[in-house]
Amino acid sequence: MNMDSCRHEGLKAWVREVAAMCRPDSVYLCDGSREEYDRLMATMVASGSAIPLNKRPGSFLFRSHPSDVARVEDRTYISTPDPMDAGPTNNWIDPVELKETMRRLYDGCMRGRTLYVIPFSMGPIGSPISKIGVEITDSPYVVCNMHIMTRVGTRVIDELGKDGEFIPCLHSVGAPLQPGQKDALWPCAPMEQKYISHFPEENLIWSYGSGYGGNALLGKKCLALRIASAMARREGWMAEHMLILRLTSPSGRRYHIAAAFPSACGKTNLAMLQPTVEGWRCETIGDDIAWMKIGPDGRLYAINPEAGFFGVAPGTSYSSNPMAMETVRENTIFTNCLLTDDGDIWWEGMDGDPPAHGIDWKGRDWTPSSPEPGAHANARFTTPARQCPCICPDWENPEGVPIDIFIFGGRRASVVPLVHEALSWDHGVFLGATASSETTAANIGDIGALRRDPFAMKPFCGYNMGDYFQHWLDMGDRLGSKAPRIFYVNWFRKDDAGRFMWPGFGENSRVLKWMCERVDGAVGAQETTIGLMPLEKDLDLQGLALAPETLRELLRVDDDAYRAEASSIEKHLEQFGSRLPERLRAQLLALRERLG
Ligand code: SAT
Ligand code: MN
Repeated sequence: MNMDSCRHEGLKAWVREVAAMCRPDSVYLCDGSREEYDRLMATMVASGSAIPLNKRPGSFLFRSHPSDVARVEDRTYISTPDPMDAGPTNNWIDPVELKETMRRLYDGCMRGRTLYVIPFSMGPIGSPISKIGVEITDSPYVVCNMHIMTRVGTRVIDELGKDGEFIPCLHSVGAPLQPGQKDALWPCAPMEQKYISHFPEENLIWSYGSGYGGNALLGKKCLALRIASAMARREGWMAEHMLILRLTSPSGRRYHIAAAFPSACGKTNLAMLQPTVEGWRCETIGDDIAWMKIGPDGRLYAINPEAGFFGVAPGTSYSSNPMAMETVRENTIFTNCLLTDDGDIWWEGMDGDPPAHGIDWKGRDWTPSSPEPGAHANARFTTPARQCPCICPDWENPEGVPIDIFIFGGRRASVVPLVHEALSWDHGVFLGATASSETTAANIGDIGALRRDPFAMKPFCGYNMGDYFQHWLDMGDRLGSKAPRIFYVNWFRKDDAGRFMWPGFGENSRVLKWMCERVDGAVGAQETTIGLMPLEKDLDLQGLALAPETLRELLRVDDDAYRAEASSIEKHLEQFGSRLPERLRAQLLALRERLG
């Protein structure tokens, strides 16, 4: 479609302005149809950048440039006039200066390319919690991924009407083509020219130089978390880095859980959990992002603003996450996986033996004795949520689902017990604000280093994190007795021999069941220095071979270790200075008093 079919003068003016700056060869308005997806994919197959997969209908493999394989946190900016409003956890450049720098980069950057206009809705079209964005991009790969990850097309243009509000998201891979120049298989700009910029006071996103994931699919981390978190604070709702699931008890009672974990803690696996406890069922609503608003009944209602899963492939298998494996059987875009000789994909950690031969993510011959992995550690699948066998029938309900339970957590080999419940809302906010995880190969920093990642939002909070803590406290005040209960979990505790003490995966349902029973007041708890812990008899361990000593250790609170923890927490909180809410300082003091 061309822009003439659009009646929104503001949108048309923005597209004209961007086209004048980026100078593409043509402008194309996306309609979101299957025909459009197939046509763009066919072009990319013809150019060699997409490889059709015989074994998976409607599925394609892409290989990125080896320098463009993940989000670039160092090149991600929250650009507010006052650096205090971005806060200590964000990179900051003055908006006037950043726009000048980026305008120079955008100048002529789409030469030789098509400018695609992607109207998209985050959340079901028409939901009171949804928002509309329009992404301009010069990457057909981005268009196809956005088709899966968001709701794209004509229906969104209709919803926008003549003067509806939208969030403008500008993206370019930053690789203009000279006349006659052959395109790269994965065009992108060098690292020092990459910018992932957010202007939260204008609801504006400018991204340049990367074609990968959250750098380029601007509806996801950029809009649905960074810009949305700032909007949510202004408008009194919440945009969180949380999965959403529904648990149904044997008697049919439904519980809705939203949970935040830093990367590499099994969030997608938990979202698609297959409970091992008799009679309990789990359904997925979202695996990454929750938008939540207080409903007419005073409870907190959540929607998943996305329409697909952009999941980490390595480690996903029928034993770790059968539902994800079923979801990616068709209509899926794979990026940086290994290509097998029979036209399928493979990654480290998939079930069964590795293929005897394949082509690795860099396009080289690969065998199991090759020195490097066949798939990149951050290889991804982009797959429609509706294909997930355990997707909840209410996943697109415009009203959302009422949240009963919040879970925070991280990966800690020691100190933090399997589960504890917050003593109060403020204490729960304190647990979220001080959440920590040991880094793995999949994210930045030294392996095993402790990283505090408040609410798993460190890379995604679009404003000062101290103010974000206050927003959580304010939401609790408004929710009052209808606030969800808050829990903290650690599935990753290890014994002296370095073995995981808790089996994890489907067995985590045992811990979730305890939480549900707490919500119902059906079980008690033991008050410890760090929070409320299960009584051993209340954890349903039927059918699980767990030694009594192991259980005791999993539930042990080591006061000495927590005294050291309190000092590390103090250092972490002090970085927020005057923006740290007094109520969180009071929580630290209270923890120290309980520890004696
Ligand atoms: O690349 S994304 O930002 O979409 C995924 C992630 O890094 O968490
Ligand atoms: Mn995420």
